[in-house]
Amino acid sequence: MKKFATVILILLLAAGFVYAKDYTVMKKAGNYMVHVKIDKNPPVTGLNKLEISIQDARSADVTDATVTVDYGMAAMPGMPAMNYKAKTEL
Ligand SMILES: [Cu+2]
Repeated sequence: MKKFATVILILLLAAGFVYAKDYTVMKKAGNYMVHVKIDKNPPVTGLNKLEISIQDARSADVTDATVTVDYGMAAMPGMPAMNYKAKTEL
């Protein structure tokens, strides 16, 4: 019975990873609030789809912003710093 319970627990944990929530980040930028949602958690090498929404100080959606995604990695042993930019589409 204990073994059965262990198997169930492992299945629940595995299911938890399969159905893990999207990776989300919320950050204030001046008077704006920026929400970023990545479809993979954790993000993967390759394609990751980002959904970005911006609200103004009155919590109204900003619909005419030009958004650029600026991402990178600090230098680490054996790898130089890397910086990239990606355009977005509405
Ligand atoms: Cu690295």
